[in-house]
Amino acid sequence: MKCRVCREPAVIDLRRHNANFCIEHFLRLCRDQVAKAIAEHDMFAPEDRILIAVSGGKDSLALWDILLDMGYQVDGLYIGLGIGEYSEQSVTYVEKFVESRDVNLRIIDLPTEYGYDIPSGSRAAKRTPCSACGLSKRHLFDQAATEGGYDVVVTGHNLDDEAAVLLGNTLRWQSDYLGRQKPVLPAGHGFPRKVKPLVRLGEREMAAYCVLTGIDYIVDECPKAVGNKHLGYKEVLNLLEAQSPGSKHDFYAGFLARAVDRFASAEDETIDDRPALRPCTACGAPCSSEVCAFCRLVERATQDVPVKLGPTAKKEPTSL
Ligand code: Q46
Ligand code: ZN
Ligand code: ZN
Repeated sequence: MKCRVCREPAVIDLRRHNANFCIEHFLRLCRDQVAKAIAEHDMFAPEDRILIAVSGGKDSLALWDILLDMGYQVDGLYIGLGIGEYSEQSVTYVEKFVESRDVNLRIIDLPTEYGYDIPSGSRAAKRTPCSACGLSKRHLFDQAATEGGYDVVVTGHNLDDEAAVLLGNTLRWQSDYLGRQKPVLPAGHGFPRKVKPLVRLGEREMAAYCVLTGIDYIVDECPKAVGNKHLGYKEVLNLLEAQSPGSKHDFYAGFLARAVDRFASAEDETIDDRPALRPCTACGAPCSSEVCAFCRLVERATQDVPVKLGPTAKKEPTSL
């Protein structure tokens, strides 16, 4: 197996590119793909201040590394979700990366700063863990970017993530979501710009990038993700990809090239019907009601969960 570029021994085969690469040319390919995504979608400029949302996983740490190598000014933001051992471990990988690169990191810890964690807070607020988590993260990313004067928020969503979301949205023809599924969400109405520079690279490439550059990351998935639809869509797409390499890329890139604007323009026509945004009376974030969804979540998540008593209460089976 030889590198397509230099003919030296290769370390990875990329079936989508129908080619093998040595370490040097594989790492160069990853940087080139990120550079291409940034340029193609006009994501940010060299002088922009960037805030990257990091989880301790391979994608966000690899992306942070790539952007730093490319000379961008990138600070990190980690949100402690209070998801037991997963959160305890994931923060250590982020801190290790930060020490090795001498970069700035802000940590927001939900349990200590807001009084709830995702498992118990989502139960109290009667939301699924991922819904409470997604809402919390979106709000805190926006707030941190605005307060810190950043030009753009960057996330590590990769091609596998975006293709899986696209499959889910297409299966239900969720035209509003489809209209917004671009790798750049422009700034506006008090929200910062959000971009996804990894949309041209898949999970396998990002794992390989970390291994080859010595970046340690949390390998375990969040326990709350187990069995969710998103992982199911990824499995389906992996089956298609195994039979027909390049399917994920063609599905997502074809959508961006030929379909997303049609959904986006249909969305634009409904904009006038939406309620105007005004500052949340509790935190000042832009929202369509008096109090924003995050502040309502915090209020409910910090209430005690009522315990059922009496004859209807079921006893938990004793575990061995
Ligand atoms: S962290 Fe949060 Fe994910 Fe865990 S609770 Fe769900 S949304 S699965 S990216
Ligand atoms: Zn090579
Ligand atoms: Zn609020």
